[in-house]
Amino acid sequence: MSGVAWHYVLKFIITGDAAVGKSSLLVRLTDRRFLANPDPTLGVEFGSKLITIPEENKVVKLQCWDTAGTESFRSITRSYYRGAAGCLLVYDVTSRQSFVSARSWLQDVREHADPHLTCILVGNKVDLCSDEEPVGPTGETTSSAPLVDAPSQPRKRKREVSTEEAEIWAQEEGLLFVETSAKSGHNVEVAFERATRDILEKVRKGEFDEDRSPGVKLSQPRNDGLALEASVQTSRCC
Ligand code: G3D
Ligand code: MG
Repeated sequence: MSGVAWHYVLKFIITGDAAVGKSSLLVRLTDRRFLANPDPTLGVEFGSKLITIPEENKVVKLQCWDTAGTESFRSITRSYYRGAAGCLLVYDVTSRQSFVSARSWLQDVREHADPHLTCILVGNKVDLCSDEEPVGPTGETTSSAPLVDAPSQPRKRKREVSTEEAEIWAQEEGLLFVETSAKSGHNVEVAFERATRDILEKVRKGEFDEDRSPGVKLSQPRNDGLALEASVQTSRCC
């Protein structure tokens, strides 16, 4: 890999209801930190990061567009789907409504994005239910235990979407699936890496190529000594 800045640039979009943690996932990926009280996303924000896929000996630059999850920005959000190679479809494991809404976000993605796009369903905020009791297949819980911890602890919430239910739906829809916490960092890089591996597999099979898929760009190896370490960049678009 020596002398190569990156082998591929992949365009990703992050979509899902407002407040499920899309911006927090992006900041966790690019800055390795958790933003307390993030500003609501207006329109679209952008972040980029280099990752390595060791078994492929490839450096991949992820260009991620973080979209607003509110209805008023939905038409702007849709315009960013075009040409994306990957999508993080995010819901909050403690919000059943956000999981129900994932269906309509997926429909938007399917209508406006490349049909070969790799979509990973991401159940975020698992830290909120770390010492949880089991949940039934449709999200019901069995006890009326209080929803808060000791006063000094962060507020805990009940899981409303079981891992099994989300996994089954993801399988039915042909989506990858992972549960994450932007707060602890759990599985955040894994989510992007899993999607990236799947996209590279599609590139190998010829499903994505530079001419047909604007969200996938191949580099010419460069010998300008650019560092391979994670490069971080975030900016606001509108
Ligand atoms: P969005 O971009 O999808 O709209 P944000 O969501 O990233 O703005 O996050 C919305 C709220 O959820 C924020 O809290 C944020 O701190 C919180 N959040 C995001 N990800 C996680 C997570 O993994 N775990 C926990 N516990 N909280 C998370 P506020 O308090 O600003 O509403
Ligand atoms: Mg946001």
